[in-house]
Amino acid sequence: MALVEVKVPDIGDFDEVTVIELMVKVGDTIKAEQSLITVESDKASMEIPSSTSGVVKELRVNLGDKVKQGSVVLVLEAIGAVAAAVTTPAAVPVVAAPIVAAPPVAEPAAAVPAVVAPVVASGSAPAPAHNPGESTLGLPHASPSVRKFARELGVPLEEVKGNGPKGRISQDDVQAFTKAVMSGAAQTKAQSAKAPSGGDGAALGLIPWPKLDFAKFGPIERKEMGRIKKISGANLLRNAIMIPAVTNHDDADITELEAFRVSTNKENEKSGVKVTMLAFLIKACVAALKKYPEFNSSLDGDAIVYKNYWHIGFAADTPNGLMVPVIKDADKKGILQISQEMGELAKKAREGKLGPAEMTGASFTISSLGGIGGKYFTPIINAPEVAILGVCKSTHEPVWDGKQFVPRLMLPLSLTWDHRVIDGAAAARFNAYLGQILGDFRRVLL
Ligand code: CAO
Repeated sequence: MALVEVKVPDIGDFDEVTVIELMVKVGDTIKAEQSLITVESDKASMEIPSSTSGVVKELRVNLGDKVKQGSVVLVLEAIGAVAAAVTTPAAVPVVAAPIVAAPPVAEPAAAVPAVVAPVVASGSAPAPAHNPGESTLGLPHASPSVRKFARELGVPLEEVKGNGPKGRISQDDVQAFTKAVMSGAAQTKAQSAKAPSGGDGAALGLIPWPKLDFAKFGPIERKEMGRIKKISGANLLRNAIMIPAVTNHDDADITELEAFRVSTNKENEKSGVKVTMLAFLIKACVAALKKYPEFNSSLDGDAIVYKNYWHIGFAADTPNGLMVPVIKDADKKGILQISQEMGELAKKAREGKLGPAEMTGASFTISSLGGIGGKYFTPIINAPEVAILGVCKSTHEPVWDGKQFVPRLMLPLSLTWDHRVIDGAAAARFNAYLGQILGDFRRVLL
């Protein structure tokens, strides 16, 4: 096999140009005419194509190198017959005179995902490579192959942040942008224009968010929000704004249930599985959801989609923010299994190890602050679900039994529901039924 040196061809008026992009690497099989590197002068950038097909054996240039006509770009092991004198095709101009220093690129604005709920894939996400708010004057700085690639994917190149020299956009930048949009971590300008998700309220016709220099009033420390907080915040904002939500508060008498839970845990001490109140709540909610199916539904345009599965999400407080793991098919599982799964999922959530499948598909969510405290609160619905149950700390309270006040362990329940799907009477019935089950679990069998 012949080894061929591919050289920089006649590059016109330029004496020396800088290598700003390497488009191939050692081991790549390339075709004749395929672009190998991009070079740039102070007036234009151009791609240097290959003179022949072959396998790259050696790269002779690095990013930032100065090259001129005749400089060897790389050595190829030629495939097929190679003419003794190889003619290098002319360089392909990219953009005439685009070379202005790129504006400093700000950190991406808090991305507003199009995905549902605080459902956050674990692991590190691609760095959002774009900032929809940033305007780029003139043509984006990218090679023809990158432009073609972006065109094929329908990516608005002017919104992609270039990470190359002087803000040049590479294929990797386009891919990172696409991944960020697909994962919901970023939005295109077109998407932002459609959704009333702007953090400043402008899309809703509201007055601007107050901007204050807090340092004027005392010492401050500024910390960027983590990815999970950004994603869940955007979802919560959308859900709070778009759902006509109402919250009903009620109390359930869990005196006997708590006594049963405590005794069960004593009996099962050696099993390593601790039965939690939340596991009973999940089971009780499944029974209530079966009796009142509209609480286990979603809105789809003018239709209501009733789900014949009962996957229950539960809010977990983690060092990175709120996460919602899901107990799948809670109707088919016993209290012990639910308790065990919940423990494992909550641990994974805190360690940031939950997979996307473990955080999706919930048909109803419970948010329990019972281990912490409080009386009632108004949880925000985890769209596209239509209801969420908030639970606070149970306390002993005097309850009138018809003859006298007796101390009973009362559990505060707060049910938030979507008034487009559910009526107030149904919500009151749901809470009352839930309270009855928690008061006497035998009712589940009726
Ligand atoms: N009333 C009184 N005590 C309760 C209770 C309740 N409703 N719920 C739990 N407790 C008790 C438990 O019995 C436990 O006590 P012991 O250690 O003595 O047995 C203690 O509180 C701690 O419970 P826990 O919170 O660790 O366990 P859990 O099963 O109740 O909850 C989980 C698990 C993952 C839901 C919880 O750890 C958590 O993250 N809660 C926060 C959820 C949240 O942030 N919601 C808000 C969302 S909106 O921002």
